[in-house]
Amino acid sequence: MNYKYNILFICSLIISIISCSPDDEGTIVSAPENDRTEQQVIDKDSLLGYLNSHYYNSTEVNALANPTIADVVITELLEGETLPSDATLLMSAVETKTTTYEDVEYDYYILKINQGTTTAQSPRFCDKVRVKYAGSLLDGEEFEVKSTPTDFDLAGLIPGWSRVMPEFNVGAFTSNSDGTVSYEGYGMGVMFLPSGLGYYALYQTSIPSYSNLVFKFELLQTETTDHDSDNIPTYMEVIEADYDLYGKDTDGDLVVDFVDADDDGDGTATSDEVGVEVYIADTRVDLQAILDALVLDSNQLISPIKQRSNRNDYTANVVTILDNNGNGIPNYLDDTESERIE
Ligand SMILES: [Ca+2]
Ligand SMILES: [Ca+2]
Ligand SMILES: [Ca+2]
Ligand SMILES: [Ca+2]
Repeated sequence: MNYKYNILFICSLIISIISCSPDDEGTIVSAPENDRTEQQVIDKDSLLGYLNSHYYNSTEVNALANPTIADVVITELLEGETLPSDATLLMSAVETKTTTYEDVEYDYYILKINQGTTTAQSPRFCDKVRVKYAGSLLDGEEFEVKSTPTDFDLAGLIPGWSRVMPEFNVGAFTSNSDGTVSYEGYGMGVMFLPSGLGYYALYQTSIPSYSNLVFKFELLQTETTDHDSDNIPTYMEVIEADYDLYGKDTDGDLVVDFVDADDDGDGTATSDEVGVEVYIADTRVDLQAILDALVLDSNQLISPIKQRSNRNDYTANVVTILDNNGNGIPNYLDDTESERIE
């Protein structure tokens, strides 16, 4: 049983093909679906009650350069108790965010402890992340802790994660000679999610249906995804502003663009309708240096670096988005004859 799929993943139709292992079957059951608008009101009330009655060890945490998930301690403020002077009430510390999911407006809350120092590197909602995290229910019961770096595809996670992770940046990392990696300056925080941005009606071992969720996390690394390996990154094949993976189906064949190898349905694979220059180097660092030195045109992008398992070296593509007939629609989305190379 792979926990990372079991606990964090919600499998929708397309994602289940990509990222869910078959042994998930039978481990997740669903309660009858409550009305989302009504459940949202109940969840918001519980979350606000929680944030107004719990505090964290702010003085201690703020003194740390690289606070970890274990350093942040959330404690209930009991009736009649005074807030300790070295603590901050969660409600005074969190940012309130609003999003629409399944046509319902949800509030969720983020305690930003560290923004993350590498400002140019923030995951998009459909990217991969490497994180450490601890998940718990509002009663403090911890249902999952990952204190070693764990990889996830945000496209397959509960909606709360794909909204919160882009709010943070990664930091810097150093590969040590013993094979370990050190991280510093990473994004670090706690998210407080209504059940509607969590598992909602699903029931799992230790997570009852309609549970509001608290996740502490460290955002260590991120990587751009290309789910259908067509050289167009997933973020360009979805509606990013709406967190909508399924909003683009250029050729209307019911296979959405990010998993469609021929986006415009003209019989030529998308990967053959863009320019591709392959770069290879022995190490990731060497390849990154080569890529960093390139001067790209506005219609060019670099695909994520991949390790070639059969050769033990590293590769990345420089992808050029072509528009042969100059009509403003790139070849891979243009099914007219005139875009073809003569
Ligand atoms: Ca793609
Ligand atoms: Ca399609
Ligand atoms: Ca595609
Ligand atoms: Ca095509």
